[in-house]
Amino acid sequence: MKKLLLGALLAWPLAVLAQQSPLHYKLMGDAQLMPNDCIQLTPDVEYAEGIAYYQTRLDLSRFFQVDFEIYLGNKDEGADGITFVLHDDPRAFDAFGTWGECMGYGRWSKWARGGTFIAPSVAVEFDTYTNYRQNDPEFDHVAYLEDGTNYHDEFWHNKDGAYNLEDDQLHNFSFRWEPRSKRVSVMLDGQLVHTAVRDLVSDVFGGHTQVIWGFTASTGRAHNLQYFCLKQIAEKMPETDSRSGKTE
Ligand SMILES: [Ca+2]
Ligand SMILES: [Ca+2]
Repeated sequence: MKKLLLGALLAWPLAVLAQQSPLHYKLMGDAQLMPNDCIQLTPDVEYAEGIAYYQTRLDLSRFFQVDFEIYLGNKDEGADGITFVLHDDPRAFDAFGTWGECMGYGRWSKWARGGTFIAPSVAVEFDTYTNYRQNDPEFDHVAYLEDGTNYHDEFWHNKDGAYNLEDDQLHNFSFRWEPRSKRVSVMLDGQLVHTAVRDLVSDVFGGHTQVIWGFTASTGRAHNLQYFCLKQIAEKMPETDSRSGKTE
């Protein structure tokens, strides 16, 4: 048993920085703490919007991986989805985007100058409603977004034309940043759903390394209960510790 545990730790050399601590979030709109210590983003009603930001910023000069469970609802015809966001918007912990298909993150059109959106930023959307204006396919999907634009050229749907995230289940989601290689990786239910090399610090955040992070979500005429649960925030263990097999 001890051997197995050590093997697992060496294969996954992460040191936990924080665990589920729901009181550390700034909540806006319809976001609220749930009895199970998860954070509700929207209740199952029309035209809701909720945002939750962790009150300590993440440092992009360091490796990190954040792990969550997300819940997108129990109605396949529901809406609209959740985004995980990293941002340095001048409004800081008060930043929010447009409702409905913009999921509290973006704006109606990538060409629109008006409206509220979160920028500079990167985000991952878990989109449960087809909106042609945002180039959405006819099924639920995951996509990488930047600077408050929901429009996306690419998406992931497990090559499943009936892919559905509103299945009344919790889904495991991880976001990893590797500053040395400048690689962003997104995992969903054990599958790599997005990976790319992108210099977030210089190409997105204008040289800033301290970013606010959290979740946004909204509904429109269609709706679902949507929430997330933080599992952990982890940093990579120092190489020497990893080699010697120490765990902290
Ligand atoms: Ca669906
Ligand atoms: Ca959509």
